Amino acid sequence: MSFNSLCMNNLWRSAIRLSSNAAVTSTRLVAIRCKRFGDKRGELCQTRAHSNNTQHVSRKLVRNGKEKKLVVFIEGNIASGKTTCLEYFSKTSNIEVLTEPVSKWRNVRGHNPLGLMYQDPTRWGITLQTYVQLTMLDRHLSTMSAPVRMMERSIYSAKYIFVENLFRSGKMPEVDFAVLSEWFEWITQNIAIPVDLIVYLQSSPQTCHERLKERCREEEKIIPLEYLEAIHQLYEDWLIKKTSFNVPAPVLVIPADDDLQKMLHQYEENREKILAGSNV
Ligand code: TTP
Ligand code: MG
Repeated sequence: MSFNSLCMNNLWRSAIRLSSNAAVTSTRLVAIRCKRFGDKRGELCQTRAHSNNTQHVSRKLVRNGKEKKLVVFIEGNIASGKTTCLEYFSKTSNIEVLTEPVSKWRNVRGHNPLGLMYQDPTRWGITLQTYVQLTMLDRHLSTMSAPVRMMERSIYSAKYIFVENLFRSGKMPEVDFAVLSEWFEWITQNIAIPVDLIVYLQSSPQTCHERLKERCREEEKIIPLEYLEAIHQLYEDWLIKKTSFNVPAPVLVIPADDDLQKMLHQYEENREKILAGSNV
């Protein structure tokens, strides 16, 4: 079999598994990389795939061309203010904001995997995290409708922070962790997940705990301070010390312990950097 047909075969198999919707499949198809053949050959595959459906423009091809788009992840502990930050920037034209699909995690066909996970993490951790991974991937691959996309969290933090925490704290069985890790590795090795900048809202676990109590999300009432401390430590190791996992983009740190007014001021002060995709 020639290289091109082998490559196209692999692309189609992957794409068909990802989506049963024909139009969406075409769009996503072009975002899938043939990593095993190296970048140059991957580009060739994408160009071929793209020519099958010209009304859809590949993110990767757009990113390489004149209309380069910018993708920013907003990261931080639970209740660090990610949604507030996104809502602030959503008022700017030319920025598209994707908040986290928490409502889906609280209601999938009448079930609440988020609530179940907090009640019994050992039993339901894998259920929630599998669904989080799917919904995050769906967000990453959705077609961009503005030159700048700001997105709450990412498939990376779901794995590097939450799955890792469940496993390290002994609440996720080794086999569940292994299966989730296999899925995660397959996804990140075979699918291009665009990101240009990570904004890390760096807050103390104590501040997050106070905010959690104030907002009173039913499922989160049982979250102890120690849980937020563990999440904080994993974030610090990943994005500040850079000692745990791959960091897929430069990191811009914004201190996030202040009250709302001061935080809005901080966001404004960092606007230019964020829109330039720069951490300096
Ligand atoms: P967060 O992603 O922290 O969202 P938030 O809206 O609470 O944060 P902010 O106030 O900064 O906007 O988490 C939402 C809930 O989902 C929270 O209870 C933690 C949980 N969660 C997991 O259990 N596993 C995951 O992989 C992720 C991403 C979240
Ligand atoms: Mg939020």
